[in-house]
Amino acid sequence: MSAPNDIILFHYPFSPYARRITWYFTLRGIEYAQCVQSPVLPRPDLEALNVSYRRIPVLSIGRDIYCDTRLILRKLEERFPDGRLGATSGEQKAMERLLERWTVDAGVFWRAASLLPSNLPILNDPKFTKDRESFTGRSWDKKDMDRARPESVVHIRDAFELLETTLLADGRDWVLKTEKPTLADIEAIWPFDWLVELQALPPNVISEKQFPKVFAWINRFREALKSARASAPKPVTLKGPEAVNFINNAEFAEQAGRVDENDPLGLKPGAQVQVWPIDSGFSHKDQGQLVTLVPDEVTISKKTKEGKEIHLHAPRWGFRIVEATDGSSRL
Ligand SMILES: N[C@@H](CCC(=O)N[C@@H](CS)C(=O)NCC(=O)O)C(=O)O
Repeated sequence: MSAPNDIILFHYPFSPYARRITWYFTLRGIEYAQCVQSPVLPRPDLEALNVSYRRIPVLSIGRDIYCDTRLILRKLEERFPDGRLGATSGEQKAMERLLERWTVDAGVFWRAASLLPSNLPILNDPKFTKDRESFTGRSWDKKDMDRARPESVVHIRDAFELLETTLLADGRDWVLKTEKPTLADIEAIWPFDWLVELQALPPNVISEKQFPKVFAWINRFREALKSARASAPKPVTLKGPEAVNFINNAEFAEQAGRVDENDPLGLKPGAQVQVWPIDSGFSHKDQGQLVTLVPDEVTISKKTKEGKEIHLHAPRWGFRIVEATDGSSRL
């Protein structure tokens, strides 16, 4: 089985981060393959590829494997430039990037995750809650979650209020006042859409009544997705071994980059390094030879279980890179 455009998305459908990518594919009409993963570890397909990074989604293009939706979206914009969804003017680019930082980094997602209704079946599965405790370093005990919920409602209400009274206040359809949804809409909408879908919001505090513009925007976005889906190619679904086999036999999608000699970390090309995210999933570190180190990306070379070289890419923001020999486990 092959993967259209050499692309395989490793994800599970209820991952709100993964939706950032599946929505992007749908809105762009880009063909791809998916390899559905378990929501908890172990993930034998990624293990066979020797990917230690444990977060979802992961995207492969040929033998290049990309971690983190922020890098994945950037790479897709570069690889499929005709009809890109990204902003073009400086001001709009700033808005797009700040929205990404706001939802991914500045706590909107983490506050949203702590609003998951405690009667969700998955929250009653000790395998899941234990897995997420090790992932986030916080308690997923129902009592603790219930205690934290009111404060998170306050924060999420603040986020709804920001959208309602600033970006969407003038009645625009899309955040950059465009005809159609753009990348900036994806950057902004995903945790809000997720919360509405999960019915995780107390209606006396956050509903269409208090925030009509935000709810209308979410409905518009869902409609736009629905109509894009009608004409977009359906993803090809690969079984784990098919996906692994495809990658082992694929070409690299991009050439190795360069190691910036002025990089503040002072690492040399070919150095053995460890790379890992510092906000969640931090106990899973990838080790390999440094291939690329530029301001917004690090790439290391590793070998799959079958002995084929892969290039594993991560963004710089939110990731740590250290020489593998300097006692990095202390950091
Ligand atoms: N900054 C990362 C965050 C990804 C993330 O936290 N994904 C969640 C799923 S929505 C995850 O990996 N949870 C733990 C897991 O599935 O193993 C990104 O943008 O891709």
